[in-house]
Amino acid sequence: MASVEKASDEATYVNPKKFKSSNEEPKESKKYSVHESLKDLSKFQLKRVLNNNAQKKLLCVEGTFADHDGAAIVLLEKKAFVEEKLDEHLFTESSKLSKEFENDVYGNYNCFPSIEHNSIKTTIIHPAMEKHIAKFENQPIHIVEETPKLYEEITLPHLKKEQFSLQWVYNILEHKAEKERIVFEDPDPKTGFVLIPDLKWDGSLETLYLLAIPMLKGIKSIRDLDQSHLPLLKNIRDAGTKAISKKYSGFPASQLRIYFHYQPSFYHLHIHFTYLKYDAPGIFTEKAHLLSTVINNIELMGEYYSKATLSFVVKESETLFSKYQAHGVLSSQSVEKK
Ligand code: M7G
Repeated sequence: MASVEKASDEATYVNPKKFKSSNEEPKESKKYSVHESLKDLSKFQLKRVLNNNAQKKLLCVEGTFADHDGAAIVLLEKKAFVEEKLDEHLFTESSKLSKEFENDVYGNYNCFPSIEHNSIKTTIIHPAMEKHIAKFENQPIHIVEETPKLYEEITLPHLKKEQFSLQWVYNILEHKAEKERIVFEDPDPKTGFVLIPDLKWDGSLETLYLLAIPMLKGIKSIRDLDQSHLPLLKNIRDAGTKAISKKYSGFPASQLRIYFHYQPSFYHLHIHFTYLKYDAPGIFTEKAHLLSTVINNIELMGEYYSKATLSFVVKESETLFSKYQAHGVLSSQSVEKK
């Protein structure tokens, strides 16, 4: 698969004056942000490893930046190979080999490709709140069978109080951030949306990952969807797949996985578009809901998502876990703790 222009990894979190990791939302913007001046990682002081995933080649750490207040999260992930221009990028004399050992016809080497073809995708969240740290921390997880009653009594009050800031979403919709990255935009206030590369995407088609963000505010998640949203959902499906095909040399709709997360991290409705062969994070049955299934369920029964029991996964470190625990729905008995 061909490569496309690199998606820049723009984290839009803003920094208050004095900000340790807390659940207080940052109020002041830009001025104190580490993102304005960061050129290397020498000022990063490691506190602890949150997640070291050998399979995904991903390391997530918590720490601080020497000249900035507040906790920081640094997420480093090795990138997929890009098949295009392998001769120019990889099979050259700049790709130095160092031999580990040889045995008969077998040889083991370390290869050091040139610096520009050896980058690590890096996402930095600063200042990071406790909620961010909980989100990235490797923790025991549990499934909640959320009835509409449990949603009303536990989940909804929790997310009204403690949800992540949606500022980065509004920045995209209002062209205040990532404007040049927008792949498609339909400005209709009811059925329109912005299609944009996801923060997680490294820009190669093997890991294609875009997000559709509706213009319409106030739809928190699939729980809020009903028949009045069908024109929006169908527009996102049709115009989204068309725009992807146009932008990425005929990428077919039949090779896209188009889905919602439940629970999402951010409660402004959004739809994930990923390449079907890419095992993107969050595509498992306990989290992903295909857009086509959601449309079909609503067509069969307009109130489906306000009436259904929806399963979701929660980490023990999240406050929502303690709330379900206090309600007697979950226990903290974990395989990991035995
Ligand atoms: P989610 O289902 O709410 O959360 O998806 P989760 O998948 O992270 O658990 C939100 C999506 O928005 C994720 O795929 C993020 O990678 C993506 N995302 C988050 N932020 C803060 C940004 C951002 O600033 N820009 C872009 N383009 N995508 C983001």
